[in-house]
Formats: sequence, C-alpha cells, structure tokens
Amino acid sequence: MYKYFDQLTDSASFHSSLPVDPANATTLFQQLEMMLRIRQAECRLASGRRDGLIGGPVHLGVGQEAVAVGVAAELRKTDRVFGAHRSHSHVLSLGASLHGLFAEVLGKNTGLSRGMGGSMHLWDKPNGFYGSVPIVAGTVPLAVGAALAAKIKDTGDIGLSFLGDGAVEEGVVHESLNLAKILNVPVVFVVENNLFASHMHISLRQPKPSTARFADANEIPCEVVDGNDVVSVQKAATKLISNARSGGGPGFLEAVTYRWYGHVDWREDIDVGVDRSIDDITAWRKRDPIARLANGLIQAGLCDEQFVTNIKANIAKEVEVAWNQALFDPYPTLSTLLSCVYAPTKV
Ligand SMILES: Cc1ncc(C[n+]2csc(CCOP(=O)(O)OP(=O)(O)O)c2C)c(N)n1
Ligand SMILES: [Mg+2]
Repeated sequence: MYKYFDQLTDSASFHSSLPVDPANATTLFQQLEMMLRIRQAECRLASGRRDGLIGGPVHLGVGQEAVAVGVAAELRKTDRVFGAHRSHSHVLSLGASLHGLFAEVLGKNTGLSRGMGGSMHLWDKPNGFYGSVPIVAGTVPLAVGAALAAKIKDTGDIGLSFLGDGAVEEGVVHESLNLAKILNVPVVFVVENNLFASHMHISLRQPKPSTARFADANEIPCEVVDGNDVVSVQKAATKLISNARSGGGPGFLEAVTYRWYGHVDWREDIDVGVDRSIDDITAWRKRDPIARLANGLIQAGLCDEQFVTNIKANIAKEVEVAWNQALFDPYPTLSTLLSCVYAPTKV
C-alpha cells in the first residue's frame, strides 16, 4: 500500500506550485495550454447544458485535467486509448479538435461520432482514441484486446484504459488485470481515483481508499501519484508505458484527483441529496492542477502572469469560434442515422 496515500486524499495537502525544470519548459507550456483548453471547453459545455442547448448529459472532469494531459505526453497516434463516460479530457489531450467535440455533444453531423453519440460516445481514431462508452468499465477489456493485437503484430504500440475508482469495482476489471498479466500484453490501466463513484464516497464502498492493491494482487507494476500534478503523472506514465512498450507487460497508474462539479452536468451533487462538504470542495480547488503548474512556471522565471492571462484569452477565443461553428452545423440526416443501424429498417 502506498504509504503517503492518506496525504494524497487529504484536501488540505499539495496546494503549492509545482517544482519546474526549465529543461522541460516547452513540454510544460504545451501541457499548461492543453489543460486550459480542456478546462475552458468543459466550462463551455457546462453553460451549454445549463442553458438547454445540449440535449444529453455531460460528465465534466473539471479539476482532473492533469491526468489525461500527463499521460498523453507519452502516447503515440498508433496507440489505442479507451475512455468512459467522463472522457472529454482524454480525447482533447490526444489532439481532437474542440469543434469535433462540441459538434458531437450538440448532436451535429460534424461531430467526432457524426453527432450520433453525444458526450459519452466519443471516437477519434486518427488521434488514437478508440472510444468512450457509458457502460462503466465496458472499455477496459477492449484495451487489453488492443494490447494483445499490438503484441501479436509486434507494432510496439500499447493499449491504454482510463477508468475510475468506481469502475474498479466491476468484475470485468479484475478479469482484465488478470488476463493482461497472464498474457503479458502492453496495456496500461490509468485509474482516475476522484474518490467518488456517482454520488458515493470511496470510504462507503471500499475497506481501503486506494485501488493500487488490485495491481499488486496481479503482480502488475504500479505507480500511485498526485493526479493534480502533471509532472508526476507524466513521470509515472513514462515509466509504465516504456516498460509496456519494451515487452515488460501491463502497468497500473493510480492518480488521485477530484472533480469540481457534481457527478453529472454543471450542478453540485447536493442537487441529488449528496452533501459534499463545501470546505472540502474549496480545499480541493486549491489543489488546482492548472494554477499549480502556472505558478511553478512563473516562480521559475519562465513566464509572468500576463503571459498566462494571454494564453487564457487566446484559448477563450478558440473555444468560442469552435462552439459557434458547431452550433450552426447541420444535424445528421435521416439516411446518415440509418447508415449506422445493423438491421435493415423500414421508415
Ligand atoms: C455497468 C454500469 N453500472 C452503473 C452505471 C451508472 N454509473 C454511471 S457513472 C457511475 C460511477 C462511476 O464512477 P467512477 O468509475 O469512479 O467514474 P467517475 O464518475 O468518478 O469519473 C455509475 C455507477 C453505469 N453507467 N454502468
Ligand atoms: Mg470516481
């Protein structure tokens, strides 16, 4: 068991700016920009949902951006990455366009899944994203299968599965861990442990708050990190992904993080009767992965506050252009809709 785990889950810890190595400045600025893009995109989606412009539910990962961004730094376009119901950050960090995401969530024909999936059915094969689905843990065995294919074809690519702490409670995850180990396939499981599954805290669901013990049970190399520290996430991902690529078999990364919004849409969980402590949410907001990196860059003398303000303003423009374009895009036609149905259908 990771000995500092209690500290990782303590909302009062890890508020300080990240220590920054100037040698990695280029990557760090790209990561800052990507985290800001994800944050602003999700805030745009939150408003769109609140204002009734988005028909289906959106699961927002605001506060969790560093996990996807830190992991993506180590991925290739030919790897096969899978997500779940809270995957906007995953697909954007791999390089999907804001417009493709917005159009999908708005049900437009120009969306990542041609407007037929919505927020929980994202797909972006050119960037290596092989899909997200609302069935919790549904994609985990697919990542193992993708890794097995990569191993058989000897491509050097990996499968990667983003899953939540709640997903780890599904039986198929344990079968997947076991199979991945026994077949020694190049797959990395990235658990975003945000301490909640829907509205239930992990302490009400598990005897221990860390999921890493399931990796230990299968003798899978494991890293446990502060998921709001993009540098630590990337460092752990480098280790596990390079091990998987070089024939070392599966890896397991547990990133402890926290979502700022409620389980679904823009409201707090309190709407469904769950009283998440405001003090706790406020404390977690101080562990903001974006502010911690920005402050680290400023303290290292690599930029100033004005520079960060300018990046934010540029991204805000990018977000508005993409959103407005998606708003005015066409919906799929009836024949497009039917082209994705297996059985012949009479209209
Ligand atoms: C098989 C299945 N069971 C239950 C649900 C309902 N459900 C949707 S999200 C969720 C919680 C998932 O928690 P976690 O994996 O920790 O992801 P998070 O929402 O925290 O990102 C549940 C139970 C579902 N979609 N699929
Ligand atoms: Mg969770």
